[in-house]
Amino acid sequence: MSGPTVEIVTPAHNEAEYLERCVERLSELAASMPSQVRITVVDSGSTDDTWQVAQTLAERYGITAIRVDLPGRGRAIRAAWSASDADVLAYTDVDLSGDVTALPMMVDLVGSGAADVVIGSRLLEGARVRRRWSRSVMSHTYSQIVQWLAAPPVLDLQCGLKVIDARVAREVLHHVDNEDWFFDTELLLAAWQSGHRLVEVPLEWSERVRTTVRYPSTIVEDLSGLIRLEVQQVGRRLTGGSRNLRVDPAPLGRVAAHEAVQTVAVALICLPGGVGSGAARSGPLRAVVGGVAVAAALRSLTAPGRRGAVPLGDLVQLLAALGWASLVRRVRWLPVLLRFATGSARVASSAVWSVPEPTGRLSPPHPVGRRVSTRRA
Ligand SMILES: Nc1nc2c(ncn2[C@@H]2O[C@H](COP(=O)(O)OP(=O)(O)O)[C@@H](O)[C@H]2O)c(=O)[nH]1
Ligand SMILES: [Mg+2]
Repeated sequence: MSGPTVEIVTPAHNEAEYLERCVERLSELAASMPSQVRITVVDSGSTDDTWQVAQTLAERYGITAIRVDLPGRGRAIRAAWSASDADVLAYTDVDLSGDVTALPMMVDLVGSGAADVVIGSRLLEGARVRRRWSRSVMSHTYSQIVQWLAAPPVLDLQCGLKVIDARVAREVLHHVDNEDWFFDTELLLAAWQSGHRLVEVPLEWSERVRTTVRYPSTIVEDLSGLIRLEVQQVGRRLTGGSRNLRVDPAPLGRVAAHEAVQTVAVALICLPGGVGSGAARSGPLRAVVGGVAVAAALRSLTAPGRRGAVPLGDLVQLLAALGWASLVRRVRWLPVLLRFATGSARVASSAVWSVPEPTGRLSPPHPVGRRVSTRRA
């Protein structure tokens, strides 16, 4: 055996029907790889026979089966990765919608040092995708929103096939709060903001009709997760950063169109004398849009890399924000302005916050239930 040791994790929730096919396929793949490869199934929240099947498969195929008491796909992946001592960590969905023949190449990219995280993609040119149109629309829309907000160098943050350098996982998992579907997005953004290299590779993707995703709650979870990260990002910029994540500027070109639309909308709605300013009922709307404008202006103006070359749009947004502050009578605009000015000065004096060194193995953050392990030698 040569090369890094690899751990392929597959989270399983009510997957009794599909699990054996998955483990069989992954075992074949593992046998064809030059590295020592372990396979781990993590069951949680299942109400069918998934755990019994996982235990049987652990005996038959020499894999590891873990049961986590609380549900959540992210929690399951976190538990298995945290307990692993492999050099390279991966995960795949049980249904193997993503073509796992790409895994050896993805592992090589990490093993050779060419990438810290490799992301299978359904949205990159070259991907061959069979999916319901509704899921495709949701994926593209989500990807676009993340691009607007953070502009990471990755389009498909939610794909169920990823590989990561174990040292990077240990460092970055500390920064990931979500335990379910938003876990992937948070992991990738944290890895990127900590200065690690993300490489996206096009995949062949054939979607299983059955899904464990509950759309309304997952959409709410994803959007509220993005808002939480945005608020944290602004907070880090204004206070000097509490989580040691580097704050990267969004590339100007990629957000230009978004900013143009946002600026015009804000100027039309918020500036004194703008749309609806004479109407008695427009106050709440103007206040909400103005609040968003304050956040956007602060975020934009305090971004490292923007200082000294502040685009016109940002200045208009700030003017709009001040106009909003003067509209909402009880809010004085002076404290807002002062906070912004002191925050900017602090950010200016420390453009990039330090990135911590990996601190060794993580202990599992959540209780891991029974563990059946007959590991492949
Ligand atoms: N352990 C665990 N796995 C989960 C949970 N929810 C979803 N999964 C797994 O996450 C993977 C992706 O789910 P899937 O239904 O295929 O999502 P889709 O491909 O986006 O429709 C599958 O392997 C599921 O079994 C959970 O609460 N716990
Ligand atoms: Mg699936």
